[in-house]
Amino acid sequence: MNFSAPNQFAPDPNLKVFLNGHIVPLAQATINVFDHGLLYGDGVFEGIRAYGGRVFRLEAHLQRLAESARAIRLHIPMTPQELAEATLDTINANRITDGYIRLVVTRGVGYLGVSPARTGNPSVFIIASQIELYPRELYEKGMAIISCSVIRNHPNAVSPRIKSLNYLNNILAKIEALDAGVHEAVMYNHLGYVAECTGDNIFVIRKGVVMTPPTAAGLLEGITRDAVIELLEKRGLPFKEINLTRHDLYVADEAFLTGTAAEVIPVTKIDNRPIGDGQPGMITRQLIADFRNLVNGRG
Ligand code: PXG
Repeated sequence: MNFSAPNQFAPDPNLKVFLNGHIVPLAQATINVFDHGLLYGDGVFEGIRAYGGRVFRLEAHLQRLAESARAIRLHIPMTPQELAEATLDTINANRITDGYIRLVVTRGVGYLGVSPARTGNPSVFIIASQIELYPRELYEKGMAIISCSVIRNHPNAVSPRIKSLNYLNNILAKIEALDAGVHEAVMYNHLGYVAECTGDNIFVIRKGVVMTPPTAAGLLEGITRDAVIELLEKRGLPFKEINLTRHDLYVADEAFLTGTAAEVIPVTKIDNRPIGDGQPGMITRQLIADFRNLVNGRG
């Protein structure tokens, strides 16, 4: 596959973007080539959804953004309240009721050298658009994934709990998935335990117990993951945060992924082996319905 094929997904030129305090047309929403977000992936971001005109769990996203920024010693030049208002202003400027919001904070313009001490003001921009990560029919049929050879970043290198602009770890894993003809890959950690997928958290179900790796396994604490755990608790379904091995994936009765873009999606095959009977499981389908109700404000 040629990963540099012409871009068929050109952004809508009428898009309005929030950039450093102003909402501007896309063509004017430009970033300086000396910005360390671009030169070094030095920055943090959030991917957020709006459903029916309401932003899903905005506070939790802003909290995670603040923690990511704190972890990399990046000062965000706006308060959470101002970020929330800017997010709403950006979706309103684009008349979006159901869509996807990308909120990014970069280290800002600096010199050609990694030192963040030689950068100016951090940049904040917000894009409000659409996202469809996986084909619709996979939500009915289930998706196939693979185990990949690229391990997740060691938590003491760049913690996977930081949603940073440096996604190369995940991109290398994603390339492996695409080469294998699937959309996602399970990444294991340095100890061989399951961490997460390239842009989604993973859950498995065996003998009625829903399991997902603990954050100490080195994974992003997904907002969708948290929402699904709350739904499990509401239903009184047995749930454990526990280290999982590849074996646990192979013997699971059901599996699913969670993410802001993916929502809740069934996994029915891993490494070419069917999970359970190869069909989306009962509990997974129930959770998909519960999640739908939750985001639509019926939860
Ligand atoms: N792990 C990783 C590595 C992620 O990037 C999740 C888990 C799920 O977290 P949330 O909070 O979204 O439930 C993510 C989020 C994209 C895209 O452009 C990726 C994510 C979210 C939105 C868009 O591929 N990943």
